[in-house]
Amino acid sequence: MASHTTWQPPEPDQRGFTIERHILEGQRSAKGATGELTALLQQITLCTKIIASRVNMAGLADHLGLTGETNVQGEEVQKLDELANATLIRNLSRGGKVCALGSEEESEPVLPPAGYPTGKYVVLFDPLDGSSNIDVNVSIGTIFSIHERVSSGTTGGTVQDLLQAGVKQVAAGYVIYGSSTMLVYTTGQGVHGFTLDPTVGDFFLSHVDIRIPTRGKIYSVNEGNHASWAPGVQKWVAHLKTPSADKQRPYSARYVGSLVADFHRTLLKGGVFAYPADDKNANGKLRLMYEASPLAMIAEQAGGAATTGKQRILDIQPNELHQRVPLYIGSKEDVEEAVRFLEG
Ligand code: FDP
Repeated sequence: MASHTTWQPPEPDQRGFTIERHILEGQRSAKGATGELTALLQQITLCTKIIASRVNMAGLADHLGLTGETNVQGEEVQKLDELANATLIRNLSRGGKVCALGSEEESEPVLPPAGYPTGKYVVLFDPLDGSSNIDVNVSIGTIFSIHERVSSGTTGGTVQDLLQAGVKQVAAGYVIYGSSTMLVYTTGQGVHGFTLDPTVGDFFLSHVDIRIPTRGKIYSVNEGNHASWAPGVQKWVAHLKTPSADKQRPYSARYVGSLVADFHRTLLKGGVFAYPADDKNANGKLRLMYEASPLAMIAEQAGGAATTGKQRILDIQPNELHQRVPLYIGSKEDVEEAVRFLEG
């Protein structure tokens, strides 16, 4: 991880701290911290609170949108994923802390508009992951990844600022819009989870220093793709389903189809999530920069692992913004076992 992290782990008595207080405590105890990362994380937090409130009203807004194309406040009704993307871009590009943004919804880097200040960070994000689940009220999420700019200059950044290996991330996190809304993030000093209290409108520290179990009992993969997997993947999944004398197997299957939801469960309960390469998707389906890399930083910070099957996710040097990778992520021993099967 980047050595210049500005965050320190909280004391146990920080449980119940607001996320703002938690971030500020981290800054307070970090030598040389300028407060810029703190401010950027606060901007991201605000965006996700806005998105959470819209996600909660999605059914109602869709209903109103069908009749008059405006909601009760007279606002134009947008699809949620467009709204999430626009919320992040509008707030972060004008917030003075970034020189460039990368969004899963945008083909090119987004730079701060003319006349707005730039900062020393870049943020990459998947504004609304699992969006095919919106209509059926299943958990969805926002994923973000923060790097320091590498190009010189004080104006807008370049694509090279965005194309950095995951190991150089300064911070990463996600928000899950589920039965409750939770924000989970790391700045390279452990993983911490906050739950949104909708009556107060703030995130409170609820999960201190999350550690992923070394081995779990759950596997998570779209088994509808079984016929188009490589033989090693097929054998691995068959192995997980085969009863063992020590009762460790068979594993239970869980697959939401929202990466954030499947990852969040894996982080808390252990086990493994995989989206392997298959005949349709030679490099898998998931995006390196917006999905695999930030979640890999979180998994490793929590004691887990993340790999393509051949390479540690965080070591991959990206060569394009929307690059895809196969992903095996979760409990260390489960991920290592998957790799042994893939290697044959
Ligand atoms: P979605 O297409 O609904 O946005 O990468 C996007 C993603 O969801 C992940 O959140 C999810 O894990 C995966 O795709 C689901 O893909 P399958 O439907 O092919 O299983």
